[in-house]
Amino acid sequence: MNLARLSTLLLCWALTACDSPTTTDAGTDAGPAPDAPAAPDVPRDVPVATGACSDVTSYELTIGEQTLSGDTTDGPTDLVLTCGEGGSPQEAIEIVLPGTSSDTYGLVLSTASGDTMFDTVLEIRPTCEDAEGGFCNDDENYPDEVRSTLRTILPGGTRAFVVVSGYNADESGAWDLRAEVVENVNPPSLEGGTALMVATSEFDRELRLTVRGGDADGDAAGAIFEFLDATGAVIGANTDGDTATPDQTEFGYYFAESVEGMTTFTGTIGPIGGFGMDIPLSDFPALVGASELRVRLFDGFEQQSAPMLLPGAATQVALGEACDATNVCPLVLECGTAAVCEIPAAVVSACAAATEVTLVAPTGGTSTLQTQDGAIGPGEGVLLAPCQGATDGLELLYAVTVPAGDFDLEVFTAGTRTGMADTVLYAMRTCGDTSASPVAFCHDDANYPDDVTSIVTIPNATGTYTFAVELYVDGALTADVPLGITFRLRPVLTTGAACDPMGVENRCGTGDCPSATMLCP
Ligand SMILES: [Ca+2]
Ligand SMILES: [Ca+2]
Ligand SMILES: [Ca+2]
Ligand SMILES: [Ca+2]
Repeated sequence: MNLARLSTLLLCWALTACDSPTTTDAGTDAGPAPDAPAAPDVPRDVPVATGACSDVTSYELTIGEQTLSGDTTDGPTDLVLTCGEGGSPQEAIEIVLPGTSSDTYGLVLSTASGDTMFDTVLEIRPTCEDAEGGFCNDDENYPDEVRSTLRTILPGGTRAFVVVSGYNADESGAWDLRAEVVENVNPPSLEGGTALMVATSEFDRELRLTVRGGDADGDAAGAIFEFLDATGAVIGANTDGDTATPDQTEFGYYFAESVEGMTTFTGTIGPIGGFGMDIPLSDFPALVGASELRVRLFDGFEQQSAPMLLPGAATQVALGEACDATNVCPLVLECGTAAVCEIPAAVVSACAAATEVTLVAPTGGTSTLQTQDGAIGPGEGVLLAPCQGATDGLELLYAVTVPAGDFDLEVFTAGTRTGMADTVLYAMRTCGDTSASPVAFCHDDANYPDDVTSIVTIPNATGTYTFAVELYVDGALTADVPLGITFRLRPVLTTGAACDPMGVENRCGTGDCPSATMLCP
């Protein structure tokens, strides 16, 4: 899953209608807003006529989209920009917004269109020669889009200078600049929602945020949220691993599905927090324990809604229990049409196709073994191991009946067929519902990293189980991986019975088998 994380800083003209930049530092890698750069030292003995500001074309922008164009090839390099490496030819233009200072417009400037064929940087500034009070963008979306986009809100009639340049001395050429003037820019409003912290495994938590809101100009883009503890204090997370820097308290994400063009909408954020996600919630138990989330929406011009407090915890209910927006089903169960947690149809089908394993009961004091040969190929499965991530792949399923009697069931994947394959093994009383399985029913590595096969032992195991074998893999398999799975039924002996001190062939029900007597105590 790809979550578009908010990673650009608010572009805020230092004139009007702006929130303070510190409240909009929403991305995890978005640092504090840069200080306004000092005025560059423009050498006074350089004739102005040779510089980028010596021959500036002025454009009167109109409401809507227009495309401006130019060419930086062999242009001057005298201006100091606040992004890019410098040394690249430059071209400056002047733009004038329509209307008067009592109007407010959104302005989008982007080289990421048309015939711009080089890695640009783009800076908007109040005066041509001076970067102070301006903003620079290098890449709209590095590394996918290295051309540049600026978004800001300005009063009508504003005159500003735009400098088009390249990332470094090697980058120059003809450019197209899409300039869009947007009327009626309105901040989004937040009407309600839920912020559910959902357990996805014994170790892992995900945040699933759903918000209802509106935006008169239809450009709501995502949400910024803070985690609050029971006292209402904001919880920080040391997401950069550096204790010297302040803990991150704000997290900003774009909606998982765009709501662009909608004036009222329900948007979702996440799930956030699983393995490999930007906020590994399992690493930040304090966040998982949050009582509430303080949420606000932002739009395409990074205008924000008023904040709203949303409950930060969901109640996890079980198979067959009533479910709704705040009473959520555990993975992989889903809240069915009857509003109770049920096993998804695909899981029911997979379970019905499980290989039946009939175990032979030991007749004496010696365990019986039965091995099944299997293989897991490419493809997405329907179950997830409750004790480990990276089990999106297919499952081998075995429906096992342990005959009546005093037996332990030991199931393991070690053997020549499995070899070095990294397995995860788990047992379910009801196939498809791992949430009811004890922790001991799931196992990853016998002895990491030397032995990554798995072993599950169920004492006095009489009854039925479904065992699932998975491969611990990130990403897709390309070929079948052979696996062996062995079921051992181990008799549990009574006092005085001859026993195996190693505990392999049998186990004494009354204590350890003494090597001296080899008789159960
Ligand atoms: Ca760039
Ligand atoms: Ca808006
Ligand atoms: Ca799986
Ligand atoms: Ca393993």
